[in-house]
Amino acid sequence: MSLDDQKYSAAIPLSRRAFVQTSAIGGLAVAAGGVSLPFGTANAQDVAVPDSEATKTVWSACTVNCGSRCPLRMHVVNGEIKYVETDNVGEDVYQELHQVRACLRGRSMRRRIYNPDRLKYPMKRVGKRGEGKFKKISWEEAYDEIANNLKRIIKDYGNEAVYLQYATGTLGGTVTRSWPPGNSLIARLMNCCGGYLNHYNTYSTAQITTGLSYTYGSSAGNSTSDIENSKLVVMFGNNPAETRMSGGGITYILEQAREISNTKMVVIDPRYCDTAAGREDEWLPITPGTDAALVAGMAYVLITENLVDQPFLDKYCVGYDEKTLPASAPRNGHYKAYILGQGDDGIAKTPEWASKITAIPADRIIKLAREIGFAKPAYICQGWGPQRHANGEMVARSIATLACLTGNVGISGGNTGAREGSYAIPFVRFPTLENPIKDSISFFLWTDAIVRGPEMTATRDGVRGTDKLKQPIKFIWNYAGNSMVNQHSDINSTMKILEDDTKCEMIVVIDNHMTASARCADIILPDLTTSEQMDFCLDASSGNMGYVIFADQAIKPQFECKSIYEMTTEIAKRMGVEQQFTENRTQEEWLRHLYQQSCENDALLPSFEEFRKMGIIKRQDPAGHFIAHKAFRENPVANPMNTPSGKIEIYSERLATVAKTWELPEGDVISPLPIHVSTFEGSDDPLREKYPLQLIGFHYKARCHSTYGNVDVLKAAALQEMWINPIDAAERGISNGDMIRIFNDRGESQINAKVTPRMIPGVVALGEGAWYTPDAKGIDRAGSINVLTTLRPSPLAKGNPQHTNLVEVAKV
Ligand SMILES: Nc1nc2c(c(=O)[nH]1)N[C@H]1C(S)=C(S)[C@@H](COP(=O)(O)OP(=O)(O)OC[C@H]3O[C@@H](n4cnc5c(=O)[nH]c(N)nc54)[C@H](O)[C@@H]3O)O[C@H]1N2
Ligand SMILES: Nc1nc2c(c(=O)[nH]1)N[C@H]1C(S)=C(S)[C@@H](COP(=O)(O)OP(=O)(O)OC[C@H]3O[C@@H](n4cnc5c(=O)[nH]c(N)nc54)[C@H](O)[C@@H]3O)O[C@H]1N2
Ligand code: SF4
Ligand SMILES: [Mo]
Repeated sequence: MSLDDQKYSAAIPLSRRAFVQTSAIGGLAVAAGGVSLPFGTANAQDVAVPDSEATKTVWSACTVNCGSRCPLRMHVVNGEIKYVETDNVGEDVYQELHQVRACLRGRSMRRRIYNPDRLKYPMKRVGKRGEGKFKKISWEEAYDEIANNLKRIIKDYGNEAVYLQYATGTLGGTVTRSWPPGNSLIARLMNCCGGYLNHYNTYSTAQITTGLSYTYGSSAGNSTSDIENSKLVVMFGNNPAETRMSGGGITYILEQAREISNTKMVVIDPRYCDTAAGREDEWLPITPGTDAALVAGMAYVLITENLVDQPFLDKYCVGYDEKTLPASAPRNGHYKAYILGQGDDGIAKTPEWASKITAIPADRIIKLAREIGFAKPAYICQGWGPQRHANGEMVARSIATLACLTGNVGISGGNTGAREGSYAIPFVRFPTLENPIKDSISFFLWTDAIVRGPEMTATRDGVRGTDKLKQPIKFIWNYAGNSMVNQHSDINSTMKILEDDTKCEMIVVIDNHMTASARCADIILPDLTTSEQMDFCLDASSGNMGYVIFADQAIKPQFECKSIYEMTTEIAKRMGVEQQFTENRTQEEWLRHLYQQSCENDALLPSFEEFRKMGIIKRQDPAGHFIAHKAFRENPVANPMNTPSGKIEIYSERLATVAKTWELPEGDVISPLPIHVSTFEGSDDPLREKYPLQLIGFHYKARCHSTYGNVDVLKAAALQEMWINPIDAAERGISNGDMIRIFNDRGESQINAKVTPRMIPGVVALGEGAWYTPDAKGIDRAGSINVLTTLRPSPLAKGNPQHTNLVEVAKV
């Protein structure tokens, strides 16, 4: 098949493509003794020096979980990566196949590969668990130890006692894919051996996924590129300039699309985030955890000023008013009654009411409501910050309800109130076989499952697939994750649970670096990085442009590190399932096999060898902009929503049942309507007398979670600091740059203060993911937020309320 007639070939003219593929500018640089020659210049690809034995340029990728995926062109000299460049194919023309340029993190990849923290050989714990004392062992010994313990634990406790930890370190990979763990090679191995305890939901999206599954039956949103057709953009807690950073991210699309439609953008966030930062037309600082109150206040304006889309609500929705309220609901149980003060609480959700809760002036709430009501269509979206709260399910559903009140669902230029959608080129994934075990816990309750597994039930702990867990967790596989310590909540309590090796008896960590989680392992296996093996980097998307990357092997495996495929194959051999596991293929044979299958489904794909040379394949969404629930809007009878009524459920009968039947701790609320509720450690918790500041986290440009957190140049470029408003700082005698203590009953962290009006008063913020660094007294010295977060889950999703915390701050 000729490349020219394919859409992706627009990525670069054919005459130049061959040129790019063979260029070896890396060689030039090193020949000059490390002095950089014309690398970054626009015409770098035109320096036509052929690769030689000693120097070559290899396409690789950054496969971490930042929401983007980026190609990296590794300049290799004598077996060492000397320089990292990124995508150089495609034109920077909007709505063409634009370049996918890596961010500051990906470009520092060689500092992660050659990092002093790099794990070099297999190790076995010698001290107490968590103490971080290990001895070097052979691969044979490591495999035997793991297989013997796995067999023993399966025999004594059953496969339900084996858990695959949430882990996203290399989720962009195909062979190396770590997330969802159920689609990793570890899952394939365990499925050959009788299965494992599943988990559902994620640290990323537990509350929104669960919440919107009741409203829409999905969390789909319109593609950002569809903003071209919008009259207004309203972002609730969404910060793509930091969370979707690369050229494949959506900031570029957002800006270009807004230019076409000349759209106003309103950003609602307690922080003046990087996405606002001069690009927004209006920033509404909001008290964390109160977006549902803001929506209710705006709903009051929309209803009383006749700005709701009544025909849309009548035809497509359940429970907006008495007309569509299910018979099982109380007569005043509809949303309109709740807003107008005719519901059970008798409170009208006026803008003044909302203002007291949100700290947004009533006149600005009225103004925004009118703007949204008149803007046809409006792109209303939320990031995942608003939902990573103790009342996050309600918040997510409330923002979605705003999109319904204004009839913006299923149309071009509108949105569902969910996060943006995007297009990805479909590829065949590594088959991981079926888990015979259906028992499943929330991803967040694994610490509970270690301590009190068999007490955990469906109606109290959200256990699925069974009424009650059979066994506590006894064996943990932790492949490419740091959520065992650094990224989970309440590190001090978590460490106590992990330290007791009579509870969870075996922990295997497979990583590249000596992380906080690795320090809690019984056996550590040193993995290859993406640069040391061949893989495909998939599920990459940029608005309505999808792309896939050929991540080739750039350098030989470092030290004694081995690939995840080799490790799992060796363990499969010892478990007696090698043939079933490998199907007699090597890693490269698997990739060729999967690619062959992908080609059978997709005639536009080039040959394996061509793909390898091209490095990246890009394609525009053949359907244009993605519009969520378009078919439903066009014909709701033929294309019903994935809800029991087939409609959008503003009132959910299923949730009414859950609210009646589940056992909830005091203060937790589940409601059939998307209402504003107070929560533990929220803005109105009496605990504020002791801990007066709300602490939120955010996803920071210095790292992807904890990954890249040990790269010196990144640490220097984007400092770890705690954001605090000048008013709160002055009350505490804190000046910009001062070393401060941040503390509550769960722990303490110390870091420098960033005193800034970019933070709403009463709230402080820490970028999540800093490497937990306890001193002799157990005080974290790195600004690692999870020494301050709670293990108490959100009510419905049983998710991580990691942005809901109360703390006090003082100068050290
Ligand atoms: N307080 C607070 N906590 C949070 C969040 C928050 O907002 N606030 N966010 C949560 C969210 S949304 C998420 S997704 C989780 C993320 O939590 P994790 O999925 O645990 O993400 P990372 O911390 O990046 O850990 C990834 C690990 O994989 C390793 N790794 C990277 N590449 C490879 C590889 O090729 N092979 C192997 N074997 N290992 C590799 C890295 O060294 C790192 O140790 O954190 C959650 N934790
Ligand atoms: N650079 C970088 N990019 C990343 C990641 C990373 O670690 N680093 N992680 C990736 C992953 S796995 C995920 S899940 C996503 C996370 O993406 P998000 O969850 O969207 O990111 P956050 O920074 O947690 O939250 C987004 C914004 O919400 C704000 N916010 C917090 N609480 C509230 C609230 O109550 N109301 C409102 N309106 N706003 C609030 C925060 O200040 C922040 O600016 O990012 C991905 N991208
Ligand atoms: S961290 Fe994300 S945006 Fe940065 S290079 Fe890696 S994949 Fe791209
Ligand atoms: Mo995430």
